[in-house]
Amino acid sequence: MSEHMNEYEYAKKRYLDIGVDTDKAIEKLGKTSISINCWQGDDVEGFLFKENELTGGIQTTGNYPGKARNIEELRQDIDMALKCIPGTHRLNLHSIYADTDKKIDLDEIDTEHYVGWIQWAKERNMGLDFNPTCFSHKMADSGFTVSSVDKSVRDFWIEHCVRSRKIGEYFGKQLGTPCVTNFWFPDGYKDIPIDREAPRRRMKESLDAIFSEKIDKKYNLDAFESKVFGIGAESYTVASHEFVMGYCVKNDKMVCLDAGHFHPTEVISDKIPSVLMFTDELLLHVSRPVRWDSDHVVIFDDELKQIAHSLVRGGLINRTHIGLDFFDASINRVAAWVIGTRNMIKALLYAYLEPTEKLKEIENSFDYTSRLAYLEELKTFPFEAVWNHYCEINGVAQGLDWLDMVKKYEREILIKR
Ligand code: RNT
Ligand code: ZN
Repeated sequence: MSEHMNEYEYAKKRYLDIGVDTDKAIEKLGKTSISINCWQGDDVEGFLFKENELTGGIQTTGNYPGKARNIEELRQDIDMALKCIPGTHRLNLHSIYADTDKKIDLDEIDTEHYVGWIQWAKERNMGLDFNPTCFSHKMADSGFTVSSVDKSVRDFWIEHCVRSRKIGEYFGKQLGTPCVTNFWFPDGYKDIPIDREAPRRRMKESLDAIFSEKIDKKYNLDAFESKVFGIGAESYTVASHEFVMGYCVKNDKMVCLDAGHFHPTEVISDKIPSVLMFTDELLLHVSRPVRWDSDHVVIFDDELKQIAHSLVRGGLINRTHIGLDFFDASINRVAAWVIGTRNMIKALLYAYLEPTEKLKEIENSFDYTSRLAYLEELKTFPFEAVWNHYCEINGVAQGLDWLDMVKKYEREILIKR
């Protein structure tokens, strides 16, 4: 421990040389919570329809042993992950993770089916976020949900979404922190459609119906997620970026920017300040696309750092809800959570450890030489020591110590499933 303290003192001095107060950075970081995607734990299966395959154009690949098969196992695994993640965070649930033994369909979900999660969250001082699950269900088999040409299909999904918002409101009331309820619809065509207008008109009408009840933003915040294409919807995706942005700006909803939902040369770090110029708040699905929307575990790469920089430099962090969205079935799922979440937190710390005001002055005085010099020099600053210190004061494992804990858990628990 003392070794790290010394390292930290040295790092503190180095950062102070360029005008950065590491203690302040740490303090700010402690106030930022990440919404951890529950669905990494069981490959987006949920508990309601065990027999249904994953549809909607998203895929989990891999068959790593030990996935959570029921709610107890999922909770046990999340707890293990939380032990390795510094700070207090949120859990992001999908409707299919209902805590009930009853056989219910998605148009029957109710607050009573999620009471167990409230209890769970309260005990951990965590907030909850929510998502209607508009995929992996027979009513979504046509590839369309709320924009279907079939009214009975639309009505089914509208009902599911209306109920989802009520559950979000209930979470918000019970936990004293607003629930972000995110709407994502896989609707689209594999091949070139005739009519690109009508499905969008139907989706707009369905959304108007879903959002017709006014719910206090103190309790529930609606977000709407866009996408360029999905597997099986390569030629046409109803909830395109323009559609989603238009709807959200006009109807005072949050856009959800998923890092994997754009053309591979586009990055969400640049979209954050643009979207927030015209909406009050924003939801992020921090993910990692590898050639497509593959939802790889988030790594500490340039784009993740740029996302964090966009939030911190622009003073946008208090208007942004940071959610994670990845699901890798080829590695230890607890480790996936730990790696992805720690990386998001690390990226925020990295952004807080920048002399942002000084760099803005440099930029505004056209000194692009110094700008580049500073950014490059910062890359080799003693960041690790500050990160270790943050883990230490939060009582979680430093360095690779967390891996030993997760490996032990794998040997003792996961492998026996
Ligand atoms: C799919 C969207 C969506 C899902 C989750 C499981 O492309 O990104 O957010 O990944 O709801
Ligand atoms: Zn997403």
